[in-house]
Amino acid sequence: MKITGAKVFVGGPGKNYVTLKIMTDQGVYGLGDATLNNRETLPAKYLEDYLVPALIGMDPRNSEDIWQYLYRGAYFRRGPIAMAAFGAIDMALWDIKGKLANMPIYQLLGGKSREGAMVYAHATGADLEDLMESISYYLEQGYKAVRVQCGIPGMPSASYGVSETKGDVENYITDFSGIRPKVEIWDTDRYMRYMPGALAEIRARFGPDLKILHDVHHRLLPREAAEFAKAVEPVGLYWLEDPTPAEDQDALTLLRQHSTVPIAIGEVFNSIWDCNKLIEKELIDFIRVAVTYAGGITPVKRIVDLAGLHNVRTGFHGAPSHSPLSMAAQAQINAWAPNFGIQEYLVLGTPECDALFPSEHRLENGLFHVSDAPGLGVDFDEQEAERYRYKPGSHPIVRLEDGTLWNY
Ligand code: GCO
Ligand code: MG
Repeated sequence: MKITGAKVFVGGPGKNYVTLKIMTDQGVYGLGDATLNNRETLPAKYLEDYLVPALIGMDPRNSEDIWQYLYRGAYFRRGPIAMAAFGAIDMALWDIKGKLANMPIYQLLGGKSREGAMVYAHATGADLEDLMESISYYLEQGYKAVRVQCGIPGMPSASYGVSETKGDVENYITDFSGIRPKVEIWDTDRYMRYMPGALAEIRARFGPDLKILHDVHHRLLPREAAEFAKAVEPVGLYWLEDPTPAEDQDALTLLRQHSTVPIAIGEVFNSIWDCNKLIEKELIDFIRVAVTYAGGITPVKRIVDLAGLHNVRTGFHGAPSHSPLSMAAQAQINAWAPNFGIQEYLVLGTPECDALFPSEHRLENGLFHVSDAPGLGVDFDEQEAERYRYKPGSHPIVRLEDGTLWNY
């Protein structure tokens, strides 16, 4: 069996999804997602110029060897652009493998460990009352877990995860008005003074059962993060995410000395080498890598197994920039992983998105039910894809009030 060609598409409804389609001499094809939010053309170019030509003629069933070929073959290892490109190829090869076996990928991993995988949504509010409304909306939809972010009184601009438009959970990350980033202003002191009380009010309003998550988005210094984690301990968070910049792994030792709040980290990691020490030292409770920019199902399965040895659970990244293909790849792992925790999931199911990526996966009562279709269980309509083009966009950047650049 041989790979005969591959195509890369960039575009989608309100997003720049990077979709890879690998064709074979047996008519079976595989699909993968290489979307790296706000840098989308780069994995696409890497695929087109370097990887697709090398794949032609290879046996697509040898997904492990092909992964090693891509990773070791680059010599300059890791990095989100390369790993997103490898990730798309790896997903597509598992898709082909599943179709050949006539099985969903979770069966090839070891079968189902649960009926449905718990997901969390993003609740957001310009202020705390707005946020309370947004949480109630998700509870009515049957969600058991929500990430909560709200505006901070006196903060010069919206803080992370808060949209300027009420109820808009889609577009606070990317501004498509151009490539030059908008500037947001951040004030750690105001955040530290306000947020623990706001989280306590949310707990008081919604009771003990709601799983509450909160994302600091890398903005605190190690000591501040330890103080914050200690302050929010009585809230009983499901997790506190990215309290410090993820590269500063020692920061978590200090935090652990002061708080037992569960910590989730890893959305910016792109290999097992970025998180093996954190997992082995048991400094985190949830690992947040994404199947896309951590290089695909093959390496992420290794991360999941390592995490399992240390009682670290999964909580894969699922920001709205992920296409239904990588969300499906994660759903396949989530169905199997003995140490599954939760999945971030922002309903992608607009009619336009469903037309571009038809699938039988379904969300019901806050649980993701993976489809039993062979492979990833998501198709891609090339004709629909003709409607979309790449649109330049950017994350905001963050500065302190005196102009100092800070972490977005
Ligand atoms: C999350 C993340 C995202 C990132 C985004 C960057 O927890 O979902 O923090 O919102 O900001 O993926 O592109
Ligand atoms: Mg995050």
